[in-house]
Amino acid sequence: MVRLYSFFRSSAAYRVRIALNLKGVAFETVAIHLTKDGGRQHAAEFRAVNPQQRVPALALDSGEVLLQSLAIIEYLDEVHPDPPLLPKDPIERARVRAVAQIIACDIHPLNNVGPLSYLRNAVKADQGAVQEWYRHWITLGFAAVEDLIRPGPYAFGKHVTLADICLVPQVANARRFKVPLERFRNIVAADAAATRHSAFDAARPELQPDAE
Ligand SMILES: N[C@@H](CCC(=O)N[C@@H](CS)C(=O)NCC(=O)O)C(=O)O
Repeated sequence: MVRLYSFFRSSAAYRVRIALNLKGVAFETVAIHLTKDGGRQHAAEFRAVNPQQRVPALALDSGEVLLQSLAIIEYLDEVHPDPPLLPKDPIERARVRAVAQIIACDIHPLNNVGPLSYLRNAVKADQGAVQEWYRHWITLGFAAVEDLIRPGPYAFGKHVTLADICLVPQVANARRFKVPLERFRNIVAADAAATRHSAFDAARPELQPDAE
């Protein structure tokens, strides 16, 4: 069985949990708490797994360890092609990847544990300012995603894609930080459809073995 180094609230790990469930790949969770003891991702034991000191990491039966959620998900899609997570048409594939990357590369890194701690500790921003920062980058990114997706019912039609896998965890973060979502009708609709899917449901943070 593969081992997923994960933290229940990590949206990058959440993406991989969804993909594993969609592919029917059973996995064991190795919980890495991102804040206890100064962040257990920095412990030597985990640094040996992932020198970048972040989750997720996926340890395969062969002993190989894969890093970076999008790389892990594309690996899973290549090794377990059914159901496909990208459309066949190259233009559609590029569109799906664009939405996934807006979320994973442009929104998420700005709201990660590291930048938020830096804002608090080095910049001395108060909690209100940190929350405002968090909401700002989600709102800006979602404004683009809203115009790019076409729920029917999933972000790009009747099949779940990589775009939904990235969108659902980001919407969960947005809700946790009380980002107003009323103006993002496409996003809310695509999220509602995906969260009804059993693979997405089982990946929810609150259902994970390390949930608090
Ligand atoms: N681009 C990476 C992001 C991984 C990442 O930043 N994970 C966060 C949790 S969502 C983390 O481990 N943060 C720990 C830290 O910043 O110290 C991916 O998609 O896997």
